This record gives sequence, C-alpha cells and structure tokens, in this order.
Amino acid sequence: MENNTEIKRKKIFSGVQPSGVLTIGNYLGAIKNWVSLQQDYDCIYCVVDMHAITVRQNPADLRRRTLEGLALYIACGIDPDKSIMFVQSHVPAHAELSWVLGCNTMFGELSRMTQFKDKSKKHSDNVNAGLFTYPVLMAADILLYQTDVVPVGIDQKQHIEIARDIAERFNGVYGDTFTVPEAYIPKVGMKITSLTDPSKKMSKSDPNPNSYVNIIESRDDTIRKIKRAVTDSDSEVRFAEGKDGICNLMNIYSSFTGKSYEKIEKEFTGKGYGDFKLAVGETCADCLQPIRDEFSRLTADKSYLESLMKDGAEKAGYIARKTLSKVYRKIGFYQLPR
Ligand code: AQP
Repeated sequence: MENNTEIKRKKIFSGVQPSGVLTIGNYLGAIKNWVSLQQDYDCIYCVVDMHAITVRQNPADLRRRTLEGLALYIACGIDPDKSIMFVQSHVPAHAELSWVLGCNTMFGELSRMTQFKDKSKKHSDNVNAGLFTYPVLMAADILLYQTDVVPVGIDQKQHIEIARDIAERFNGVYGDTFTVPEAYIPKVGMKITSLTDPSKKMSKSDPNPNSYVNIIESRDDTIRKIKRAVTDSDSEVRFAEGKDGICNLMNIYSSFTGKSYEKIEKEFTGKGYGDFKLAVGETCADCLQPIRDEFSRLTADKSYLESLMKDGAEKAGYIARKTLSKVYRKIGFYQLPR
C-alpha cells in the first residue's frame, strides 16, 4: 500500500567553483554543512565549472580540478548514495534557464553586486559579460531544482537574495513556477579570512598561497601557514574588535572543535599567541588528515569518479529538464507535439 503519510523532504542545492583547490574557507563556510544537511534534506551538490570561466582558467587545470572537486566532495563526507553530485556543464539546462532568467533580471540590480565589483577590480584586464551575469547563472542553478535551502558562506548572501528576487518576479508574472530559496549561513565559519590579511576573505584563487590553507595541504604546511598567520601585537587570546587575525583563528578553531569563544579564551588564558597558533594548526591538520587520505584514494580511481559524474548528470538532468520545460511553456515558447 502506498504510504500517504510520507513527508516530502526539503531540497538543498549548493556548489563550489573548480577555480583552485578548496580552502578551509570553502570547507568551514559551506561543505562541512553540506555533509550534516544530508541527514534531513534531499541534497544536490554541483562542481560549478561554468562559473569558474568568468575568470580566465588554464583548460588542463580546469579539467583536473573538476574531477578533483568531485573527489573532494566525497572525501569531505558527501555520500553518493544519499546526494546527487554532478558537474554543471554536463547539464545544459543551467545555461538554457540562465538565458530566460537573464531576460527577467535588471541591469541595475546586477550592477549592485559586490562580488562583480570586487572581481572586476581584481581582474581589470578581463571584465567580461559572464562576470556580470554570474548571479543569473547562479539563480538558474538553484531554481532548476526547486531548491528550498542553499548552504553558503556569507559572501554569497547577496547572490541568494537576487535569486529570490528573480524567482518572485518570475512567479509574479507567469504564475507559480519556482520555489523561492533561502540561504543557510553558519554562525561560526561563515567568513574565514586570509591568513596574510585578515581584512580580506580567504580565497582559493589568491595568488599568495600563504593566505590560505587548502584542504589537502600537508600537515607541515598547514601548521606552518597558521603559525605565520598575521595577528596583532597584543598577546591575549580574546575575541575582540581590533584583533581580526586572532578572531579568525578562533573562528577556525571553534569551527573544527565545536568549542565556544568563551571556552577557547579560558583554554588559552596566560598562554601566548605561539601556543594558540600551534593548537589551531595541529587541530586543523588533524581534522583534515582523513579528508587528505580519502582524496588520494579516490583520485587514484578516475573511472569510478567518471561513473559518478555520469550518474549525477543523468539524475540532475532529469530534474532540471522538468523545470525547464515548465518555464518554456509558461513564457510561451512553442512546444512541438510529442
Ligand atoms: N573565506 C570563506 N569563508 C567562508 N565561506 C567561504 N566560501 C568561499 N570562501 C569562503 C564559500 O564557499 C562556497 C564556494 O565558493 P565558490 O567557489 O563558489 O566561490 P567563492 O565564494 O568566490 O570562493 P573563493 O574560494 O573565494 O573562490 P575564488 O577565489 O575562485 O573566487 C560558497 O558557499 C562560499 O560562500
């Protein structure tokens, strides 16, 4: 007998660009939560290679990082039997919906996006149209899967807000079509800052490798980078204004251990920054060790990863096509008889 009491699980969608090796910022701000959310939601996780080309990429590196991105998701704890994982360019509906949504997005609202302003400054020799319309493609990614919740770091909040605006506008004009998504931003770990300049976000494409710890970094390098992290001239481990570097390390330590800032302050009372940095570095390296090991095991089996990619693209493509045909019908694109 059919079980009519079954509760429909809410849907999650999120992704990371294969624009570099994932950092502990990507891990603590996003992927760590993706793992726990698998218990209660239907999750779809994407390697967003189409977003990555808004900044010039070396083709061979992009190809390699795309496969490694999938391996990293699994190594971090995404379970291919529970969640759908796929590569964005393998599902053409993303580009197709993006065009339709672009025709329902205003130039003015895209001009207000801070990521566009930041990245245009950073890549002033390549301020391309894709960089400008990035949030439209991101809205398509999310809306195609009728997503309820999008787990991201704080830097992506504005992009989720524009995706909500686009969905509401479309629903208003054409009738109920898209679920209006909500951002899920963790309280701790939502913004990990650069180790060399704590006023900046930690980024995987930062040209200075000492500014980030990537999640497959060696134990020694992880500890070395954290020991050298820029801090203030004080010596008290305290979460306070003007101590951005220490606050960042406390944030990292708290995200990995679950300890509150108060508890961390007590733990390091009377000890200097040296002891604290060593503890953060060692904790970080210990927590990342199983991910590193699993990553090397997985990347040795390319055919397994390719079969997962294929399977993920089929599953995601099926859901995405259903939304896309609904959209095409609603906006009046001529439907051929089946
Ligand atoms: N420093 C960070 N702290 C917390 N969360 C972060 N995220 C990124 N950096 C931090 C979150 O990671 C997810 C994937 O990000 P992305 O790859 O789509 O692009 P991004 O936000 O631009 O990340 P990067 O590392 O800075 O990439 P590049 O250098 O290529 O621009 C998102 O959920 C993001 O919030």
